[in-house]
Amino acid sequence: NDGYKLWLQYNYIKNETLRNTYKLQIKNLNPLGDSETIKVALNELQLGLNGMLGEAYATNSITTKEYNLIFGSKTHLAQDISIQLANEFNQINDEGFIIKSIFLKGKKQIVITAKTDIGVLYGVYHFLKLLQTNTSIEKLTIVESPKIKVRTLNHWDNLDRTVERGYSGASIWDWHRLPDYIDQRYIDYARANASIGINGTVLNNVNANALILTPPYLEKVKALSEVFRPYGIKVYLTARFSAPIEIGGLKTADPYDADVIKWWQDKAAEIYNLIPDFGGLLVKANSEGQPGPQNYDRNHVDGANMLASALESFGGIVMWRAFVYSEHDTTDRAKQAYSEFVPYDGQFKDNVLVQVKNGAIDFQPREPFHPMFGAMPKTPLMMEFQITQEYLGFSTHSIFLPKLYEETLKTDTYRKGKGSIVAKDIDGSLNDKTLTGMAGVSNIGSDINWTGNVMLQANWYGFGRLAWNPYLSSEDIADEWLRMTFSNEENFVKPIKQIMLASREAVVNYMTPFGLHHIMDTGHHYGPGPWVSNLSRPEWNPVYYHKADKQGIGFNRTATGSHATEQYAPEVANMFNNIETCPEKDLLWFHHVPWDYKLKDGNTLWDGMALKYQEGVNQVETMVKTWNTMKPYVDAQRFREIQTLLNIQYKEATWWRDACLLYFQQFSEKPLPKGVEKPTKTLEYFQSLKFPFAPGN
Ligand code: BDP
Repeated sequence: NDGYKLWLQYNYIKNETLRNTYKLQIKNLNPLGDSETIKVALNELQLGLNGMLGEAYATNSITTKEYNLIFGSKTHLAQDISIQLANEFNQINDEGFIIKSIFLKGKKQIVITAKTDIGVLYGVYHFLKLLQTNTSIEKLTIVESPKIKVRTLNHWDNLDRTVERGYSGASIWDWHRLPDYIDQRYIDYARANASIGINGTVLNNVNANALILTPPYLEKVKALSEVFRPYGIKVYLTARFSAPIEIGGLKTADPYDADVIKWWQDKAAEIYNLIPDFGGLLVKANSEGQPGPQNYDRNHVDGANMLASALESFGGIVMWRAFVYSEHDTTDRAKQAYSEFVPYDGQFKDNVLVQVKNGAIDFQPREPFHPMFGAMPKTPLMMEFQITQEYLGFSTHSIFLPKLYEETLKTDTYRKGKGSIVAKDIDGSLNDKTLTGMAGVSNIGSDINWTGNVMLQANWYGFGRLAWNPYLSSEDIADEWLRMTFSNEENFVKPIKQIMLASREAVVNYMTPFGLHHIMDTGHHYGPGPWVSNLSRPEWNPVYYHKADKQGIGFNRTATGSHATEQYAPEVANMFNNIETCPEKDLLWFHHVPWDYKLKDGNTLWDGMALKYQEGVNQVETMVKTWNTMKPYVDAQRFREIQTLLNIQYKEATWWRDACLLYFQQFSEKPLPKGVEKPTKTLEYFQSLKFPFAPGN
């Protein structure tokens, strides 16, 4: 098993009693309607049931027999069925679904239905999941709707097929062979995404190349959109703000210039002529050298609204990123997005989503939630999580990210009193926002197992599940993913779930405990580099973030420091400002703390830090040991690959521990406490390491 099939393994159910029960309960497939989407749903059911039950299912019109599996949208339902589902239909939205056991003329049947065919397809995947996770289908009443409207993957894929921050091979988009050659991967990609409710994909990098908007590329994009359409997946592209100059022959890209406005309007018309359901544009502007409205003394609203106007009449949206920071602001990078965006609350057009990273710096192993969440009641904010592990060890480290996503989503912003959690801003319920979204920076590449490490398929999966429902628990996500991907054996699921759930805290411990951040090595961000101080912009250097000196360590963002805490609601600001109430997990994010500061457990900060680094290493050791006992439950290939990767992770966790402790020890001038292993190499050795082969150089 090479892992290509992801969580759609559809393994034969070995438990005979269970298998036979399912066979009794599913006798015949009754598709209603003949759209492409219904055909896809039927294919998937046949594939899944055939695999799991060893039965080739035929289709039939509804017979007088029991246990038909009837699936189709509301308009195709016979009246004696739809009447029984009236209540459920009132509860779902256009992408929601109903799965219900009903009686029809005294015979028991299962119905999967929805207001749209896409809803039906989501229901079919959910139904298959019930079998994959060995759940009873005896008495079903399942009513589900996605809580978030725009659920996208962001591919940071370049047109030359390199992937920015990609650690699993090349881009899966084969621009050379498109539009005529449709790789099977595109179809399997669509299946996987539809199975978890992802309904959009941004095909190219936010550091955009304007060529994607030229006719030859748009033909290729159209071909992909046709593959994805039956699966409910819209394509989106990134827009380079200077495209009117680069490919349009104009002299300016000023959003107030009449020719520029017209150029974008014509471009939108051209795109929609090819792709009538094109999703819209994602824009990184005035950030890290990308052009934007500020080049013309305009602001983010000017830029976003100009594009939004061009897309509006076609139903398209603009996702305007809030990941901005400039070299001119020297106080605190963490404050810049809030300062640049919050004053414009309420000024963006209705079809603009402002896309905000989960934290104010950049996808660190742990960050406090971004202060923009909750702070723009009149502007829809779209969550941006990173699925690829730029700052979390790349694809060799098995980190279960839904734990991180969940932490952010469940954090209380207090913006409308207690209980104003981030998830409520994202799903719109906090301020009655109608346009809502969540984006995940993809970890997908051309590797046979898609993500470079089978364990990281769980992060793609988990992102999709949380975009569907941001209130899900990461534990439930891990549970279902393990059962679908590997096995339902409790002796496997229980221990592996435990190590998955612990893995996020482990990486925080062995990389950046107590709120440390951005101490990865230069450029590529591979491995520790807390000593790096020679990059041209101060805020690119790790020393800018940890500020270690003889007195202590940490970034003072309180009222005596950068004042970043003031960007939070008073309750939250007060909590962070006071070193006593600041959660220890965020301590060094907000405070510069003396080395002998007493932590809650009685240890000094230095001892506590050293012990955390050691704990991280110990946690990975437990992961390795636990996995090593799983051979009976996992096929040879996946067992060996994951084992090898965990061994690498262990080696790198010790590297992180040793390098960071030796470096910080120069400032603390204190010995390592009992229980912390002695470093195997010198600081000079760690500092001399170079990685010309690290992706992202
Ligand atoms: C940073 C990455 C950079 C991205 C940037 C972004 O290092 O490659 O282009 O984020 O999100 O984390 O735009």
